[in-house]
Amino acid sequence: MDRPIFVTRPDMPPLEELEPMLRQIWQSRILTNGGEFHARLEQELARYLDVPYVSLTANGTLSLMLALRALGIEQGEVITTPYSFVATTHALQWSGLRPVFADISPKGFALDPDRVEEQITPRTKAILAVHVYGHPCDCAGLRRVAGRYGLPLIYDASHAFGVRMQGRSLLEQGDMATLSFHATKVFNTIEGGAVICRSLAMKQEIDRLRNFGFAGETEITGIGINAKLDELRCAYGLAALRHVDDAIARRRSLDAIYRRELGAVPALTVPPAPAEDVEWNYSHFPVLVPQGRDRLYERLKSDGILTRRYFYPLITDFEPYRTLLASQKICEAPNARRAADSVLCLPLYPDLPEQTLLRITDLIKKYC
Ligand code: T4K
Repeated sequence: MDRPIFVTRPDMPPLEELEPMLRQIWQSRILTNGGEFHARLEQELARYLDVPYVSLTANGTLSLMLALRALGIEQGEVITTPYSFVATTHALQWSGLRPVFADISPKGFALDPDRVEEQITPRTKAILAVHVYGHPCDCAGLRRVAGRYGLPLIYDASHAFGVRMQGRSLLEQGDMATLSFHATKVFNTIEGGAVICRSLAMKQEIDRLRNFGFAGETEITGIGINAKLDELRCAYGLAALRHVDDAIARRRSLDAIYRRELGAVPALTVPPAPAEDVEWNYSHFPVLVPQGRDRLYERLKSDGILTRRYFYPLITDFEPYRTLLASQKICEAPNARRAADSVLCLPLYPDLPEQTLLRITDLIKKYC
């Protein structure tokens, strides 16, 4: 049997570009707790992403926890989406916060500001929205709701590396935004992540919190955690960053072929790309298959094509959330449920050969 086709493959920098940096690390023996490559990656990412301050972290989940802690959101409820990777809600639970779910918009995959507003009570302490698949949320709508109630607004931008809207980085939206640099992301450091801060003071707070709260050798300023990114991963990230524009361009051309091949298949819907004023990163290729999604998933799997149902089940349907939320007024979230029950993410990564992509689309046409 042929090797399976995965939904994604990590985009890895050429080994020869990494080697000189690895030699330097071996010589200096500075492996972690900050170092030359860590400082360089923070600077280069801030420049590339066109944002004021980047704090690197060990992963996207810890990035969310650090952002919540730095904004002083330590108890109460946070309104969020059931349609995301489970880490979004896990970060709230680990932070001692109670997730309250609101539905997503009927068009698209992100929180609907009106549904968010319906869930606000005196217990609400923040809003945590997700730019699912790198498609921007309704940022103006969410800003309006957050502003009306004086609530901090955090974006889980794990999928939105490099996305720009109206000529500006999407990561500038909200009080803070977080990124994941997991191996499966558009830009990866194997494991890793970042918090995007608006001010130097906030960056310094995140930097202290990710290093146990240390503000100096003999002083801690808060209950920090270990969320540092080591020098090896930073060197890998520096090498990977040189190739990320090419990787996104390649994703764009594969996305176009998928749209051309699948746009007219009656049994499925290809969601539109984000609006024209958005420079997207083509992080995922979701299609909606309202009838027989799971059958299609299984048939493709038996052909060695491993698509993924990102995000099924809904976070609210996973144990332990079902039990944890049993006493809460359940949010019905019909739009999120419809998306979870019909979405299928097709393989998309820069070195996916076009021939393979066409084999996938031929099989989908046959099975649909
Ligand atoms: N918020 C959002 C919205 C997120 O999507 C995520 C993570 C987070 C927060 C948390 O960020 P991190 O703490 O993870 O930094 C994956 C990733 O583990 C996860 O990072 C990601 N979202 C999520 C959407 O997907 P799985 O369980 O689907 O990964 P896995 O191991 O099944 O990988 C998918 C495919 O990728 C595999 O079939 C093969 C391929 N693959 C994967 C890895 C890891 C490779 O070819 N090589 C590899 O090294 O969760």
